[in-house]
Amino acid sequence: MKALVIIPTYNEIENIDKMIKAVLSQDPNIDILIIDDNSPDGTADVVKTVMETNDRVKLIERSGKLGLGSAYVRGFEYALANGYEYILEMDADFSHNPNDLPRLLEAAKTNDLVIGSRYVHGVNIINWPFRRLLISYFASKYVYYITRMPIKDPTGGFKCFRRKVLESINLKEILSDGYSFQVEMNFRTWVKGFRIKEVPIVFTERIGGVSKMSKQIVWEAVWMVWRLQFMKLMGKIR
Ligand SMILES: Nc1nc2c(ncn2[C@@H]2O[C@H](COP(=O)(O)OP(=O)(O)O)[C@@H](O)[C@H]2O)c(=O)[nH]1
Ligand SMILES: [Mg+2]
Repeated sequence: MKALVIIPTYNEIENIDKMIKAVLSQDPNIDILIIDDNSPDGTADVVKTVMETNDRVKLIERSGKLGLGSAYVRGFEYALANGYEYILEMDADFSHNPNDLPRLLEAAKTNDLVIGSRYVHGVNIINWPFRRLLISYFASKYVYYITRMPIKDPTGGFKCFRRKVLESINLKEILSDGYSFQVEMNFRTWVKGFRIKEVPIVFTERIGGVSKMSKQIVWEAVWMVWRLQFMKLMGKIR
């Protein structure tokens, strides 16, 4: 059945060509959709060149850096409109290993949301500064203590949704844009009672290009967890 790997990009010219090829080689049923926010380095031009000889590659260009959350929402809408059954999220920078895609897809046959998880057994992250590792690890604990959502890696961005999950969530209501986008999607999926499975992955810090993570994105997540939990208690998320 048809699968779409959605990859948001902002200045990923060092990675994007290799990434597209690595993803497509995993499985003939996989298509790839790049959501590029008018990267100044010309990432979209590289994608267009690949598209000339490969119709499994799709591109949506947005006018400027509008954030990860709205990029994924745009990609989800595209996936639903075009009949995809398995809808995957992935970064462009090889932090998520394309060789893990078949395992995610396999698990998604019997689950509604599959999360590639860094924290199934201990911590599986390579080359992150200790500070960043601590923030991420304790963020996952923090999410659990506030929401009691049984997910070990709630902020991870390597995952696979079944179509019915995205159909049941009102994508226009999504509040978050940064890391909390991942938490919010998991939370809304979990509250609806869908089957969620974590499969272990190893996350490797990027070699090419630079991270776009910012303090603002971290703070958004800190507050958003409370907001989501409060909305659930008020019956606004159900
Ligand atoms: N379209 C789009 N992509 C983004 C934006 N911010 C980050 N990305 C992409 O999202 C993925 C993860 O971002 P990254 O900077 O690696 O974050 P980190 O892994 O948390 O350090 C990469 O593929 C980025 O190019 C954005 O505002 N718009
Ligand atoms: Mg990254």
